[in-house]
Amino acid sequence: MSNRTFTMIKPDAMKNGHAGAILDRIIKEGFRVVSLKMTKLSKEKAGEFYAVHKERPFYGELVDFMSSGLIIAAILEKPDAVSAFRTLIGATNPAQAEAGTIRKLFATSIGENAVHGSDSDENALIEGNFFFSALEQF
Ligand code: FUP
Repeated sequence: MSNRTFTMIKPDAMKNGHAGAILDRIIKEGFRVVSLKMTKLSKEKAGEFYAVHKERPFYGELVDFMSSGLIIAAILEKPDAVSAFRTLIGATNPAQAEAGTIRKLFATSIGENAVHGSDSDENALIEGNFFFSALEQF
């Protein structure tokens, strides 16, 4: 069990003005911000980030959506961070997310679901390093 996870506030939540509320909630839930930046993924970079989903039918749409606007990327720290953060964001499909979770509150659909959260310690490390150099991880 590692104490770090990686998140992105996705283009839908950025465009809908939810970034501040989402960051506030994350911090109030006790996550420490290790790294934080606003950026925009190129199609190529979005494709690389989601390469694990390459064969899935929604891959093209996912890459188009994730490169469609600004995002905020962050590394977060808390005991058992991956699991704690996935509980906080709720199910991939907001229709199935628990009341009070970030996706229930702020997501619009399974594709445009407001936030990303790493699904394992191994991926949290890979994904955090995709966006942040060692010098940017505090
Ligand atoms: P999650 O771990 O909850 O972010 O979900 P997945 O890794 O299964 O999916 C990654 C992203 O692919 C989701 F955030 C949105 C997109 N997706 C779809 O668009 N349709 C699907 O049926 C499943 C996922």
